Amino acid sequence: MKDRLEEMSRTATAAMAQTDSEAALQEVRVRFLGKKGELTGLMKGMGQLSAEERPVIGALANRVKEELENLFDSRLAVVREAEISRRLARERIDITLPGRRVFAGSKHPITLVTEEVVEIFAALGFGVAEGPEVEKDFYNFEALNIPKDHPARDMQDTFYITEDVVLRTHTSPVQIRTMLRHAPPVRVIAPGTVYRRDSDLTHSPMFHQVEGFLVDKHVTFGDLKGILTAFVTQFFSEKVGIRFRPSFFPFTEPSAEVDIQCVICGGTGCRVCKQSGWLEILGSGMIDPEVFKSVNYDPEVYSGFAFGVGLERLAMLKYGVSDLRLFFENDLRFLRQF
Ligand code: 2U9
Repeated sequence: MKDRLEEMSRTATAAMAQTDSEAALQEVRVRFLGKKGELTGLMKGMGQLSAEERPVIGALANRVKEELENLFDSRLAVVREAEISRRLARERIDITLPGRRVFAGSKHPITLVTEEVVEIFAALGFGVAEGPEVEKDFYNFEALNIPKDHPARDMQDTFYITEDVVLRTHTSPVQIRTMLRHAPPVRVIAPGTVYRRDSDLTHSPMFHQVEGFLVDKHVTFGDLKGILTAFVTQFFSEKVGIRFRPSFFPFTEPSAEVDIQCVICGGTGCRVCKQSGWLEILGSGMIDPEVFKSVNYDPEVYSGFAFGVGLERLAMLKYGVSDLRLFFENDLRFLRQF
């Protein structure tokens, strides 16, 4: 009996040591230590033992059972560890695979262009001012040397709320309000939404502008050229060709429009620049002394320049957008590209 117990213990120990999975180990446990296992089978023979042998063999059987159970527990820990290691080696997660992107929205191209223009002028020392979109005739027209009989006031061009109140046709009234509040020197830009009764392929009744002005003693047309050249080269490119062309505005004298070499064809002539090689992008000029008088600046002491730029046009040229209406339709297939 003693020999058979010891023999069984050796066989079970060897069998456990050979297992390399939890399932195989459990099988060995059932075979030797289970209810119908070999140890139980041997114990059934206890009845034939003498009274002296029985407790000795009983104690030995208990020791063998305890040893095999301990062996089982420690082997279980080993095969489980090995199984995890094998799984880790087999199952690889490719962390270089790109995840699925959630589209979190993006800024509207007009917002992007506004921010860029503001940033360039901020670096040149300009502050930012804002004002109402529903404006008094005085700020939108009268103070800007656009008298009652001026064609720009035509019902065809301007949205009238009452005889004396309009939707602003430019952001110039913001600059009038700024000058009425601040003595020179001032340098400010005014970005914002403006309204004109105009609607076709290249005009929208609501569009966006940035206007700017600088007033101080001894400001010259050379300052205007310097600032606007710095803006254009930073916004488009250091290499882009630029020219100042004489023009007329009621609120500036002399006045100039700024053209850049066509960003589409590089100046050789195309549909966008109407074969001229040039694109008009800015209006500008030295602020008219009449404007200074309406804000109580002394035109004998101060001079200044002003400019205006349409943001839809800047965005079209910068991003190569050929249809103005895309900016107002809010089609996500368009907006998602920015
Ligand atoms: C004050 C004095 C002068 C602002 C100016 C322009 C020329 C101009 C256009 C550009 C394209 C409007 O958006 S657009 O259609 N603007 O050509 N704007 S000078 O002159 C001012 C402004 C305020 C007090």
